[in-house]
Amino acid sequence: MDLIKDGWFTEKCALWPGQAMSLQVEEVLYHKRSRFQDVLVFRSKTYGNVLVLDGVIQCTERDEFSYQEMIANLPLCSHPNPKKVLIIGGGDGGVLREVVKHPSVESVVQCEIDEDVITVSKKYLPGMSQGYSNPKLTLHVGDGFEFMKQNQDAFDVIITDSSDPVGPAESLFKESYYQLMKTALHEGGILCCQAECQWLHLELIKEMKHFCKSLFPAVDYAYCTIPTYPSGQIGFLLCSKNPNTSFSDPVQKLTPEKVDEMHLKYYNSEVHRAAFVLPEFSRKVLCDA
Ligand code: SPD
Repeated sequence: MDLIKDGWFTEKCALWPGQAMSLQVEEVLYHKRSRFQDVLVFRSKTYGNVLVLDGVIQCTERDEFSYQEMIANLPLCSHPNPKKVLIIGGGDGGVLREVVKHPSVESVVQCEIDEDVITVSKKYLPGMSQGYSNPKLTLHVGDGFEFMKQNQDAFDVIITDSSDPVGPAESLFKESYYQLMKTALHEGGILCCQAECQWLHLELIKEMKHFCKSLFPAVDYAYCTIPTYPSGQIGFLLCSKNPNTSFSDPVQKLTPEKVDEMHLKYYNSEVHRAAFVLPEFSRKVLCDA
């Protein structure tokens, strides 16, 4: 297994050349090739169990909550009354766990292409996959593109929790995918997609924000910190069909009591607002996109 050497897993990828993240491995729990990708789960020394797809860290038990809470709550708290939610990808179940906490959400469809990711997450990532037993869920194992072609004008919120734009997820970073999500959203609907890191992929984010602005009247980029993603950050692209949506000022503000009740560890309404404030190098590029 060449991803692991001398007891350390190292994440190298052409998308972040010249840098790598390493985690010390205690035990390999699962390693097989699925129909779509290489699937590895190991128990790390200090980050709990770790899911790796095609050599890239998808989540660790220690820090997953920042990404999962943000990709779920940024769009849900920006929508006045989200009832029907679609999650594309997100096979570990962490985004689903967050989405079902919202009382207004009546139904969630999750469309994940790789059944093996769901199976290993149920076994090795129980804190994330707990949402799979929620009665609001309809699980669809299949291709997100095909699913949305057959389900138009159907959702209030669509969340795309994808891996990076190489391999199975490459098409999820293209304009045609955003066009399809637009048709799958209800009037006033909102989408939120994994949109990479401003330290590494500013030109990609700029290009995506640019085509999103030709499709949606309200578009913005936010980010969160997370130690085990490349450069310690990851971002989100948010688009709304409602021109009055102001993403940086959430329509649903969570009281501290509600934050506790929802067991949130990263997201609160202040963090929501702050997530849209970009450092100058990034603001300059993205404000013109
Ligand atoms: N560079 C890794 C990006 C992974 C984003 N998706 C993670 C899935 C967690 N639910």
